[in-house]
Amino acid sequence: KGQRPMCLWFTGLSGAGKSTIANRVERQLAAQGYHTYLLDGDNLRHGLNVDLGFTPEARVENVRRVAEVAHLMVDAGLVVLVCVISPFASERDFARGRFGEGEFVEVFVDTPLAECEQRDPKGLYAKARAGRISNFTGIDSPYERPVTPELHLHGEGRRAEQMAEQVLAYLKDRLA
Ligand code: GGZ
Repeated sequence: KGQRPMCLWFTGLSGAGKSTIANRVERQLAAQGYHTYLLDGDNLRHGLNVDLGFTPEARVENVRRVAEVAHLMVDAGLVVLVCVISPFASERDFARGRFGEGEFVEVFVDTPLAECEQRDPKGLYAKARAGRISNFTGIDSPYERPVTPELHLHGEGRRAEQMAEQVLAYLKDRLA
């Protein structure tokens, strides 16, 4: 199947729903015959980025590596879905700059901190509040909100399926 390789870059807080949405989008695309790959920050931190923590410097390097790997995969012809908090606008811009026009789709999964904290699927927010994890995004480490993402998903009170549909609708005419 002729497909337009591209990078879908999901950014947002921990617990915002990035991975859940991206997984659903990937499953749908794969079912339609697209060749896809999902790069998840949390998983990459067990391998490629095992040497990196969560200081601002480590995040810059983390996001740089993920952007470079995504770029290689797009070069190989894949539709790549990336899920990393990527809290700094400058690193998201760096990632964007590795790709050609229309090849990079920034998807802002905009779920308010209060809701992420209430979901707290891994208990990390509780640990951060208790001071057992430092440099936690949204608590004692910043998240710079995207200003002009290609897609702005409002996560408050919305289901992942619905937001995945929004992404697929956006891609419909762009993926050939
Ligand atoms: C943020 C942290 C932290 C700190 C561990 N701050 O929701 P998760 O658990 O599964 O995904 C988060 C993941 C964030 O890694 P990224 O590579 O996406 O971050 S960044 O783009 O900022 O480099 C979270 C877990 O790691 N986690 N400690 N202090 N998230």
